[in-house]
Amino acid sequence: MDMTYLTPDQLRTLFSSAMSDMYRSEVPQYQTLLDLVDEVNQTVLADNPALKQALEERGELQRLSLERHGAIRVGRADELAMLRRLFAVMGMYPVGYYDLSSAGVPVHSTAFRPVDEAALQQNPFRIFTSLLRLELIQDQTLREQASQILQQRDIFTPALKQLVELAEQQGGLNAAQGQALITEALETFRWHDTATVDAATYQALLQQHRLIADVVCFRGPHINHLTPRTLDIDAVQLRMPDYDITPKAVIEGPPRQHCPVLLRQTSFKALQEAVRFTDGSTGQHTARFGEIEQRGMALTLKGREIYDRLLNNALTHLAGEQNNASYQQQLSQAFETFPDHEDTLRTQKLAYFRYRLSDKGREAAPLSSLPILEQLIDDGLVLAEPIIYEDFLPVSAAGIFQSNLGDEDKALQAGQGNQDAFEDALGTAVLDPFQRYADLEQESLNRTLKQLTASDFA
Ligand code: OOG
Ligand code: NI
Repeated sequence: MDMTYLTPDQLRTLFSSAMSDMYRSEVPQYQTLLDLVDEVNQTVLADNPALKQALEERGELQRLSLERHGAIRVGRADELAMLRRLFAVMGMYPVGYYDLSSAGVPVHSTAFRPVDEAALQQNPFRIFTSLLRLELIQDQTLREQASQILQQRDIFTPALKQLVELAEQQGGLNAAQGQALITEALETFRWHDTATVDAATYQALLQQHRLIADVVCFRGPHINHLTPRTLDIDAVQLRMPDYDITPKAVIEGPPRQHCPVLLRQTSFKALQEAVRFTDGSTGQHTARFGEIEQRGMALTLKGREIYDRLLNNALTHLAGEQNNASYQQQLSQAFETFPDHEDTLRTQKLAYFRYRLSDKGREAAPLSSLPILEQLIDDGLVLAEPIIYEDFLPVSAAGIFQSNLGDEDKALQAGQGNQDAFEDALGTAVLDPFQRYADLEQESLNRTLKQLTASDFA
């Protein structure tokens, strides 16, 4: 038997491309969106040689065309726990806790994603994973009914569970086992056009909240979108109608800036898809949509606090603004005080940076004594490059959820997060995203300073 194991990075790449192929065949608009994003990205790169070079040096160019995130929603604690084990085999770990209940969406979430530098460079595939909070359903009978329905399903094939166990025992999977894992995993995330309930039950759950019906009434957590990364989200938003795609009204996240920060996102509305209920009747379900994102630099806690404050201020008078141009203009005004210069963001410790030696630094090594970092940067011996934000934003996520819920949907009463309950379900604590970025920054700094002083550094 083949005893060489695929690396988690290889498995994740196989998985993300298999998911992408599956979603392409399930939702043809996704292919259209990929084409549009690719076209815009090529134009941006052709027009901005400096950006192209920077992306190349940061190892981001190669991952750009395969970069995606997806999203799923599950209904039971043990489903979330099993997903954690499955994703761990692919080198994806839960990072961050997102409370969506404060925006009236009855879920809480984490993002499964790679965490170390090499893995992120290989393929940063992330899955935003939400757990339904049944306790937020106010109608007690319906809550119990939903829970009973969920109890009856198994979203994982027996073969998938065996393969995850095997991977955990052996410490990996060989090529054949890895392929089998991917094939079986697709069964969990595929779309089912038959519901597990009758039409009346579906309607009752839908009345509570569209998301509740989406999670409870189907055999599995169908992937509900896959999101490519664009270098110019404003261009994609503008051009979507040319491709017969209607974008949501406004782009979520920070305004357009010279130094892009965090994450900007837009989506197109969920499709209406035919479903068959157990009583033989048919209906329409809207769950699956398309989304694009533009990623910028990761902010420190201090930077993030400023972002949150400015955004919340802006949203108090922007709520309901449906015109993207006007929305973006007002948002830019609201962010006027937010530094838009790499050096300022770095020296004020608002964003995370990765340090490395320049050619000049390489030649100058070894230094017998080390000046302070700013001096090394001023002298051109050390380069500082922004670290890309790999996570999500709760306010934006709520906006994406809501744009797909339809106008008739009312938000549930605002609730509170419950990270402890989420982590109990998950079976582990989520990783702290800020700590991850801080670690990446510190590791790069240590490595660079060591290289500057080591005499044997070639
Ligand atoms: C997830 C919505 C959030 C994002 O990119 O912020 C999200 C969902 O609809 O399940 O995907
Ligand atoms: Ni998304």
